[in-house]
Amino acid sequence: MKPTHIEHIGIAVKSIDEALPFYENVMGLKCYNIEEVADQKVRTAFFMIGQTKIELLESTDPEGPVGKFIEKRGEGIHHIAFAVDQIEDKLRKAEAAGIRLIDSTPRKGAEGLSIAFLHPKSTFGVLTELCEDKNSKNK
Ligand code: CMX
Repeated sequence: MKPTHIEHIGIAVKSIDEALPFYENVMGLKCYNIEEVADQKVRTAFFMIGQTKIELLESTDPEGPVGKFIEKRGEGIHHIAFAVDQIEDKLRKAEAAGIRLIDSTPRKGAEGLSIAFLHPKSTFGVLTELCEDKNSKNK
């Protein structure tokens, strides 16, 4: 796969409003974007650290993936997203290596990225996201 960097770390929180003061006042980071991703049933808040982002995930529906995660496992790290080039090709390689795909083709995620998830049951318990910023490359 050879990811170029960790694009973001997704953290499930019950409330973005309650979590913001920790990241802003204690960690000294600035939230630069809050965005709802309707088809994922989440509201997201982003902070930049170097080339990596922290993405806070607040569920907008208890039956959505983050709502179910918090119900079962509580707040905490939800997924790690790796930046890759040619995401379709990387998905086919993961599939050929026997990895269970949640998304067999990429879809649009927060910030306009093309994203696809690998199932945590075949990635040693970590929900793994591949993402590609096609806009920044004028593709
Ligand atoms: N990390 C690790 N394990 C996870 C997990 C996570 N984030 N979410 C669920 N699991 C585990 C559960 O604990 C459970 O394990 P056990 O069977 O051992 O108890 C198993 O996976 C199945 O969990 P489930 O609650 O029955 O949930 P589902 O199978 O319905 O869904 C998953 C799990 C990962 C397939 C689903 O959450 C998914 O499709 N996720 C990808 C989309 C997503 O997470 N979107 C939100 C972020 C969007 C964004 O960043 O913009």
